[in-house]
Amino acid sequence: MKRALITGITGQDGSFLAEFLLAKGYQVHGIVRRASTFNTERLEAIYKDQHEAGVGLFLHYGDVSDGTGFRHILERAQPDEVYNLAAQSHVRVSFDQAEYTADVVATGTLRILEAVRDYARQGRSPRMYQAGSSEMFGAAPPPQNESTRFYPRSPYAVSKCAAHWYAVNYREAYGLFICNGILFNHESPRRGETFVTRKITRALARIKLGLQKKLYLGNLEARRDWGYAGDYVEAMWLMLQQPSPDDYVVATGESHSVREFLDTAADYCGVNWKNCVETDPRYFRPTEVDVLLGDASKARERLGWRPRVTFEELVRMMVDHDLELARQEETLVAAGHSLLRQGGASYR
Ligand code: NAP
Ligand code: G4F
Repeated sequence: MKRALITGITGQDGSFLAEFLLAKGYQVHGIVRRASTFNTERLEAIYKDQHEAGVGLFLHYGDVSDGTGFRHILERAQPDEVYNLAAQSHVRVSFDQAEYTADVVATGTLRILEAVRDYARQGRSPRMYQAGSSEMFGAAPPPQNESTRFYPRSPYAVSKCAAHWYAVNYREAYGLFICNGILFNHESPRRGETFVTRKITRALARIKLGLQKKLYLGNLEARRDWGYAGDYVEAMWLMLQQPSPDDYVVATGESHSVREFLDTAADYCGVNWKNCVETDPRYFRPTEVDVLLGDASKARERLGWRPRVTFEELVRMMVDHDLELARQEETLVAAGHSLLRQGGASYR
C-alpha cells in the first residue's frame, strides 16, 4: 500500500486530493493546524474515528512554520509521496501579512524540502509535489506556459516563486524527485468563501433567498483561467507517477473576467446583479494580475491530463451548492435562529 503525506489537507485541494488518493488505495496522512474551533469540515466525508477498522486517513497536528514537528510526522508517516499544499493562499491578504506569507509559503517549503532531503538520505525515495501558482506569471502576457518568465505581483506570488526555485534547486542539487505544478485558478463548492468565485455564488444565493442585500466586490475586469479543483488534483498525482520529475502548467486554456463569472452565476441563480452589487475599494489590490490564461499543452501531451468540467458546469455546481446552503439557513432563520455565517463579512 502506497503512503502519501499532504500538508494543507484541510483546504479545498487537500480534501479533494485525500479523497482521490484514498480511492486509489493509498494510506493518507495529513497535517492539520491546531485551532480553537474545528477546521476539518472539508474532510468530514472521509474521516473515520481512528479506533474503527479499515481507517485509511490519519491526521497529525503540525504547521509548516515548525520544521522539527514536520520531521517527526515524516518519520511516523513514512510516505512514498509528499504533497506540499499548505499556504496562506489569499493574494489580497498577502499584502497585509507579507512577512507571515513569506514564512509559510516560501520558508515553509524550504523546511519541508530540508526534511525530505534528510528523509531521502535514510535510503527512502520520496516523491514530492510542490503547489505552484499561475500568480507567479503575474504581469507576463498571456498565454502563459512553462517557458513564460515569472513576473510576480504580490507578496504571495513572490513567495510562490521562491518556493518554486527552492524546489528546482533541491531537485538539481540532490537528485530528489520533486515536481512543481503551476496551477491556474481552480474552484469548487469547497472553495474558501473569500475567493471571488465563492464570494459571488454564496452572496447571490443568499440575496435570492432574502438573507443578504448587497455584494461588495473589487475589480470586475480581471480575467482568470478557472477550472474545477476535482480535475486538478488528478494532475498533481499524475506528475508524481512519471519516470522523471518535471514542472507542469495545469489550466483549461479559457479565460473569463470576474464580470463574466458574475453574469453567468446571476443568470443561473435568477438574480439581477446590477441591483445588488457595489464596488468597495478595499477589495482592489495594490498591484493586480490582469489576465491569466494557461497553455497546458505539456500536461496534456505528457501526462494525458485534460479538464473535464466546463466553465458553465463549474458555475452551476457552485450556485447549486450555495443555494442549498442558503435554503438550510433560511429554514433555521424561520425557526427563530439569527442569521448564520455572518462573521467577518465586512472584511472579506
Ligand atoms: P486553501 O483552501 O486556502 O488551503 C490552504 C491549506 O493550507 C489549508 O489546509 C490551511 O489550513 C493550510 N495552511 C495554511 N497555513 C498553514 C501553516 N502555517 N501550516 C500548515 N498548514 C497551513 O488553498 P487551496 O485552494 O486548497 O490551494 C492549495 C495550494 O495550492 C496552496 O498552496 C495554494 O497556494 C495553491 N494554489 C491554489 C490555487 C487555486 O486556485 N485554488 C491555484 C494555484 C495554487 P487551515 O484549513 O487550517 O487554514
Ligand atoms: O478569487 P481571487 O481572490 O483569486 P486570485 O487572486 O486569482 O488567487 C487565487 O488563484 C491563484 C492562482 O492563480 C492561487 F495561487 C491563489 O492561492 C488563489 O487561489 O481573485 C480573483 C480576481 C482578482 O483579480 C481580484 O482582484 O478577482 C478579483 N476580485 C474582484 N473583487 C476579487 C474581488 N477577489 C476577491 N478575493 N474578492 C473580491 O471582492
